[in-house]
Amino acid sequence: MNVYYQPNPSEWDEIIKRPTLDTTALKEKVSGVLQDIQANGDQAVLKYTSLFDQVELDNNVVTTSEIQEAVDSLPEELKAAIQKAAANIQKFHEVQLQPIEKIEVMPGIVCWRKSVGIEKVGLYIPGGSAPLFSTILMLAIPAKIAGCKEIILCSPPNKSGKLHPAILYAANLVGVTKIFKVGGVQAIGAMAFGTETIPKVSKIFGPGNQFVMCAKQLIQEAGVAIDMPAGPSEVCVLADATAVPSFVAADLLSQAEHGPDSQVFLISTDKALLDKVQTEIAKQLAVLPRKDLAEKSLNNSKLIYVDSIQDAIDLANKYAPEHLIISCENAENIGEQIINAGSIFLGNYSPESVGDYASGTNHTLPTNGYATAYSGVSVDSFVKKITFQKLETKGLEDIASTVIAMAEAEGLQAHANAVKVRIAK
Ligand code: HSO
Ligand code: ZN
Repeated sequence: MNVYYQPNPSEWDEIIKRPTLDTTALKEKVSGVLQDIQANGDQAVLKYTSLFDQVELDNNVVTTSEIQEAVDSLPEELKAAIQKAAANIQKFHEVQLQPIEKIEVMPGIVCWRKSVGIEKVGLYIPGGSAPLFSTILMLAIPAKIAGCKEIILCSPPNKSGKLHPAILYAANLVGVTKIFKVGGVQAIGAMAFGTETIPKVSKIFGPGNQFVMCAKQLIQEAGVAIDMPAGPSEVCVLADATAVPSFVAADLLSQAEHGPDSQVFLISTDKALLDKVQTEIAKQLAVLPRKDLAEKSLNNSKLIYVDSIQDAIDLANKYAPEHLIISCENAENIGEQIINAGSIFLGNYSPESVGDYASGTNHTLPTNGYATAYSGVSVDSFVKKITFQKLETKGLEDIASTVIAMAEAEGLQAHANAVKVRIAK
């Protein structure tokens, strides 16, 4: 762990730097696979499934009997937990759909905006060492609320050609339309271009490794939208002397266990806390099943002491973390001063894990400093907003001179004429 005591603000930029990758070779590889998928559809998808996932499949479709098998095999306790989380996520997200408000901007000119669900969306759910079935709830529930008609899900099969039963259970519970056993770049390509069996979608959501991320970046050139640019997951804890070292350590480790490139930050106004947290981390890390992964990510972690809460707030805002846990006396007041963060957790009893799974907020959030300009996934991410306007004659008459003056000044006579011909009648 890298420890900094009262660094000069001129060093902050260096401290908050995220690791960058040279993606030139990666892009070349990924775009080769994408082109193959576009040209050869299912045949190419199955070829890459065999190559990368080491399993031979006749097709990638998940059948209803496979879903039933998963539903039957999943422990009741886990089913209940998934249902509880789903209910909270539903509650938090369903109020995000606002009723249409018609605005009479001038007499005879009424404008409004209507949200329309994106017809077909694709969700990518990584498999591998941690099958993130919680992400299905975070994506499919807002997609349903938004009114998306088709929700396609792709996730990589294991070596026996199966998906984790919790993935199938969660997908079935929240109404995913079709599930496919496809992972990696081939999944992103299949959903972007469509194959004989996998439908083409308009927007692709979900996390993934650097190959998946790169594929998501590239398919945008084919006119497919993505949820947001992404990098490794990250947490920043902003703490003062009221923070509990064992809680802080547990929060940092919960993020570190995601993967070797996860980002873990502690900004503290209490000098002694840095040592106490390090001791706790060592203790808790020793017994973690994903110790090796967490250890690697901790190597890049930063523990920073600053002597004023204002500096702590300024540094957190500069870092723009995906998750910010505020373990301070006036957590709520400090939270109000945060302008760059994906999601904020207030006080000693609001661990990030609860937001990751079950409180109801979305866990698909901007990483890599994108919290300066992006929001996390919400119902909005699954809709387009279409504007409408209806003018009465009186409205058009009253606004005619405004439009004509502006159109003529821009040298666009035909624009002015579209108003003039109507006024003349
Ligand atoms: N912290 C992750 C979300 C997640 N955690 C899923 C557990 N499962 C990205 O924000
Ligand atoms: Zn997490």
